[in-house]
Amino acid sequence: MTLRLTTAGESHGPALVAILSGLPAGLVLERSAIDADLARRQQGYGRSPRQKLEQDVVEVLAGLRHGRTLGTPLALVVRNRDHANWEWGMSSWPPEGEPAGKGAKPVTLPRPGHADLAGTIKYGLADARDALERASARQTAVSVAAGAVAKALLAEIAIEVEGRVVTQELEARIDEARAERDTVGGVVEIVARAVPPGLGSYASKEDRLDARLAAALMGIQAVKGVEIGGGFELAERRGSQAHDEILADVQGALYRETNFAGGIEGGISNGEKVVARAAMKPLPTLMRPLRSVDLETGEAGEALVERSDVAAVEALAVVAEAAVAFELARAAREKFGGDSLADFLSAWKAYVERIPWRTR
Ligand code: EPS
Repeated sequence: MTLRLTTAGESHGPALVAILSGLPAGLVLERSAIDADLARRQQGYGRSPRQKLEQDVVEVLAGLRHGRTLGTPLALVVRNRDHANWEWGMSSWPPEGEPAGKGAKPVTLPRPGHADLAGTIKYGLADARDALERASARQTAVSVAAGAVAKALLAEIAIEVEGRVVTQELEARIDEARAERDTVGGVVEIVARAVPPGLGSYASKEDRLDARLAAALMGIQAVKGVEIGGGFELAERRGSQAHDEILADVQGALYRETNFAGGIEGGISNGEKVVARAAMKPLPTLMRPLRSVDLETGEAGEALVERSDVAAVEALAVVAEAAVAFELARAAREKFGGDSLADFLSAWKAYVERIPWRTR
């Protein structure tokens, strides 16, 4: 039993959709909890005026009845309100004889750092909009909805996941960058509490929890670096200063005084808090554009300028939280199984009662 997530949708298309399969039957989903995460993702200093247009809410089209999962694929939809302004530019079949709408003009000056150039070459496209629309971080809205569902499952087994920005003086950096028509990135940290030992496996590299978290975080738009626990800093330390000594309390429960491992040893959760960090590059749409080449004419020019965010680091904290929650929920489904929530919970309870673990 595992969780699977498939998403589809373009930034200015009609909607973003997700299909989440592998949930147990009987999990209560609160629409308000999912919408609250969607709203958190839209907040944050430095976002584009687009966020004033969108007020993301989730619709569930399948897999839920009377607020409880059916154990069947859950189909989620987040509509793009901005689509109304782009309809003719984004429609699958342009209306015959109608004047072209917003977005219809081909994008031929790729932005350094965006998917424009590589996507255009890879897919043999004449219009970089055919690449950038899907590559856009707008897609993260529906991933956050799926992450909120994962968090509801994790809450049943007492696991909490929280993301936050760790970048210093973010607002001041954003103000400065905005004034100079530039962009900034930053670093976020995700902490998961009460993760029992035993999620993930060293059996294969793709089963390792740290490998999965790294792939999930690196899979988020604009992420260029990922660390687990002490991460890169561990390379500078001696072994005696880099590992977490194993201690037992009077009841025999095991614990550590440090957490350099970020809660994962051998690709398996070890009972400590799971800690991951992701570094986001500055966003590539610059109001003072970088040099580029017109793919149609071959002439030197300046990259595409269009409405965008100055920074989306606070949004990344929410998106990364969702990604980590999804991976932990997936690993928990693999460990505890069960077609119903009751079966899943009884397997979890029997397991955690017999292991020498102090909840962190
Ligand atoms: C994005 C560009 C901007 C962002 C968008 C991601 O969109 P627009 O060009 O329509 O203003 O606002 O993010 C979202 C819409 C969102 O909801 O996060 C990009 O190019 O990646």
